[in-house]
Formats: sequence, C-alpha cells, structure tokens
Amino acid sequence: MPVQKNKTLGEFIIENQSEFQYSSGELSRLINSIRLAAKVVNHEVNKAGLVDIIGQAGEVNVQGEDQQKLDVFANETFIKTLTNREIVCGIASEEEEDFITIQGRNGQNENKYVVLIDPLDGSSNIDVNVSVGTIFSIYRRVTPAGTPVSLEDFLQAGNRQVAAGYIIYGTSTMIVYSTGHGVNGFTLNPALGTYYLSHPNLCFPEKGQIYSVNEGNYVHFPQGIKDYIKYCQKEEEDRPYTSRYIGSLVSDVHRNMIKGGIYIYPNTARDPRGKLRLLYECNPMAFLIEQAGGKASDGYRRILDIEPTELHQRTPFIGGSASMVEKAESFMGLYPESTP
Ligand code: P6P
Repeated sequence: MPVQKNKTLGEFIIENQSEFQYSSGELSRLINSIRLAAKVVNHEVNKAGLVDIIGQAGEVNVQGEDQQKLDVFANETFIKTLTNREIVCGIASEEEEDFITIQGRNGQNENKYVVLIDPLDGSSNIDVNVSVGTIFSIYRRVTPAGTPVSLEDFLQAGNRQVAAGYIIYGTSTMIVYSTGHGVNGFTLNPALGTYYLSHPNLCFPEKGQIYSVNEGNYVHFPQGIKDYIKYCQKEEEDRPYTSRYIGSLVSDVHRNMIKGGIYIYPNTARDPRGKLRLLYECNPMAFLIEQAGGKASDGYRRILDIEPTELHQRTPFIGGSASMVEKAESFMGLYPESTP
C-alpha cells in the first residue's frame, strides 16, 4: 500500500496502533512521549552555540567521561518526560549508574514497558556543531506487573525489543523508529513543531560503497578488521570504497542506511570488549538495521542474540548493508575470536 508522505507522526502512530501487539495504547503513548522529549532536547541542541550550555558540566558520568551540559539536560529531559507521563515502569540510561524504578501514583506500577536510552550519543561533537543523537530501546518487562522493576527486566537480548529508534539532531531533526514492522523516518518542521513522515519504509541498500571506522585505531584492530579495511581500499571491482566517519553512531548509521554502507567499531587494545554499549546503543541500532534489511554482528554472532550480563556492557559492533557485513565477517572468520 503506497505510504502517504506528509502524514504527521501522530497520525502515523494512530493508524499503525494495531501493529503494537498486546498494546492498549501504552506503546503509542510511549512513542509520543519520546517525540515530546525529543522536541525539548532539539530546542536546546539547536541553540547550544548561543548560550553557555555547551562545555563541561563539571561532572564525570558513570563511563568516566566528562559530562557535557547537554548530556545532563538530555538525560534529565527524557527521564522526566517518561516519569511524569507514567508510561514505563523503569528506565536505564548511559548517564545513570543504575536503572531507575518508576513508581505509579498508588505506589504500584502496572505499566509493562522499560526503556533504555543513550540520551545524547556523540556528545563530544556538540561544541563543534556536528550532529548528535538520542538512541532508545523498548522492552516489555519480564517480572510481574505491579512489582518493582528489576535488573532482569533490562538484561534482555536485543531480539526481545518491541521497538527501538533514534533522534538525529542534524541539519534537520528526525525521529527514525521501528516497532518491528519496518523503519520509518519523520522530519521535524520546526516552524510548526510537528514531525512529518519524510522517509517511509527506510531500507538499507544491499550493497554500499561507504565504510565508517575510526582508522586512527587501526594498529589495535583485530587482524580480520585490518584485512577488511584493506579490502575496502583495494583498486578492484567496485572498490576502493569511500571512508566517511562522523564520530557519531546515529549520524554514521543514518547516512549508511540511506546511501548504503558499513559502520565498524571493533574491539581494540584500549577497549578489549569494544567501546559501544550493547543495551542502549548496539541493540537498538541493530534492531533498526535488521528491520531495514541490513545486518549487525560483533564479527562472530548476531548482535540481537547476545544475552546481556551487565547494564553497561560493551560489544564490538559491525552494522550496515548485508553484503558488506557478511564480507567483513568472512575476514573475521579467518581468525579465532580474541577473548577480552
Ligand atoms: P571514537 C560517541 O562517543 C560514540 O559512542 C559513537 O557515537 C561514535 O561512533 C563513537 O563513540 C566514536 O568513538 O573512539 O571514534 O571517537
């Protein structure tokens, strides 16, 4: 059925309500609350250069990284919005050491979803005016409704996600998300404060000619990744490919989803288990990539099949056009997996 562009995000959610299994409208309200929080964060991101909101917040987050003020603002905005609208029973965030339990008014919480977020990914790009993003991942809780949420509600494999998406604060602001029925992108019209369906049914081109990796770490890469990068650079067939690396996962994956390409963040000597976080970066991006016809692995196994053991655990990540990921995996498969 042809998708009518210029539909608003709100209309789209209502029209596709039936796709949300077992949902009594909660998931729709959850996506709507993320939409609202994204508008608030977008407003601040867009004026970051004008006020002294950029720069260090003076604190260090659980990852040991200097917190930018916008990191703090984005984290607080998403947590406050999700809490106030009593839509979820728990939230985990890159900026929070432990998960947050959301108590309902009566001390109970009948809500059935938990959300995991990276509130402002790529935040080191903020003060140089490069696009950044918010990443979100949604699960149905596994512990009984009404009881306090527990760690096992968050430590679920990515193949159990009910929805995932990102907001990209770039030359325009977009929400790109999936509830398991394909990927759709909505662009914000800042004059109206309304998101419009601008990229219906996003699909990864099966082949691409862009590879995205921080080649500054080349000497520390596993041999299979080194071999794949040399393959990308070789003058033969459809190569050499183009190297494009923004240093913002959301931006690199978004561009590759539209143009075709592969994003790689392997394990290195500095990050023996990789740098990216499984639960709130790799799982949601892998969900979207697969929903758009691409592939996402750690070089040896599907990202969405990894059983998490820690809230902030890291993983190597290779995601993008299926044929490119398969080629990279073929090089990785020539060598035994290096245990961290
Ligand atoms: P590096 C941002 O910190 C991030 O998590 C991703 O958004 C980005 O792709 C990557 O790390 C950049 O890391 O080590 O290349 O600067």
